[in-house]
Amino acid sequence: MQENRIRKIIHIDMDAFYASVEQRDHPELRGKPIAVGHAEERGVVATASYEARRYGVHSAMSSQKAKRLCPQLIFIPGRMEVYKEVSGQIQEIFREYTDLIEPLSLDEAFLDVTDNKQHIELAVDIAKEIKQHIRKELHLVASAGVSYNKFLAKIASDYRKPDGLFVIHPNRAQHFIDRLPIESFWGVGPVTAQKMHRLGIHKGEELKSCSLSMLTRQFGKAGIIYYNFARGIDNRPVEAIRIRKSIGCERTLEKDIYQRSAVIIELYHVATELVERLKRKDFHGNTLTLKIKFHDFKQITRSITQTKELNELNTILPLAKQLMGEVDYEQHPIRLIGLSVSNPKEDEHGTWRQLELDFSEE
Ligand code: DCP
Ligand code: MG
Repeated sequence: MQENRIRKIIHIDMDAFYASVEQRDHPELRGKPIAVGHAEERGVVATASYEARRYGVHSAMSSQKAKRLCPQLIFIPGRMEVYKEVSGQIQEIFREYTDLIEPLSLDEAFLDVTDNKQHIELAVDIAKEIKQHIRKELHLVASAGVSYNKFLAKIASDYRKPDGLFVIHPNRAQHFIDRLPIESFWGVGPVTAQKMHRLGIHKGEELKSCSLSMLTRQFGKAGIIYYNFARGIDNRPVEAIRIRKSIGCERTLEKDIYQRSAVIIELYHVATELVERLKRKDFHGNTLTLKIKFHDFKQITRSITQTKELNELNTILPLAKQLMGEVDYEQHPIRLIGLSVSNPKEDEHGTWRQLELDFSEE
């Protein structure tokens, strides 16, 4: 179903993101060439305002070189916590239109608005609205690209930067790609671009004339991607980040157990592994769920919620034992023990939602 429909994809990329946030919050910096980063000898420019870019200053350039190019350049230390907060605010704006949001970094994301929450027909109208919201509510400027796949939407957002809005319509895509310099293709870095130049490929048109076998011989698996891109084909879906609702861990036992001592030992192992995972993922939750599978594959779960967060063995293990106390395993030997920590949130209707537990191995 979904595959046959033309998708509506938007790519949003904030303009000179860190620098624009600094100019917004410090009016005296507006209209001036600024670089976010340290001026010291070994410092690097994270990003530069558009005023500084006119002098050739750009991201990842050494601060020394940036100063040579633009002696009046003002260096501002970065404030990551503020950029993260703004990034969250931008995503809240996106969420008014769709939940299918794939962030690529703090200031960049793909949105699939094929079925959007506001039933707006044209993706370009959504892109316009998003730009307006970002300007009015956050006092920042974004560029947007609109097309029918990720590859083209990303190219489109870059095409008219800053404050850009560019649409690559399906009917015009091939014409656009044919003229596109090879450096602008997604995944083509300086090394690949040089190699393509040596092969006589400078523009999309020349890439399209290459056979699939030639491209895979030269570029391996990436050759298939270039072959498809040259034809405007990119079927990768917009993948929304999954918000973790739980962290779990389980063990299928070597043989079924029914003695209390054996059960306690296994519970200890599962709880220890669970605590390690919670720490590794920095997960916070206060509901513990015990899952038991019996010898006949029947399964039960038992949960308990505490006001305190569960992230230490000395809080989790006693609770796990308490939950296990409710299980009649002496009559029904156990083949699997699982424990998970989750974090139930109230949903919009104010009721407690049943949480899907994730016991997946990672
Ligand atoms: N960034 C960084 N180091 C880099 C590149 C980027 O720290 N080498 C940070 C600073 C940027 C932010 O990530 O503000 C976003 O990166 P972009 O590539 O989108 O660059 P900008 O948003 O700054 O500028 P543009 O208007 O070109 O998008
Ligand atoms: Mg940006």
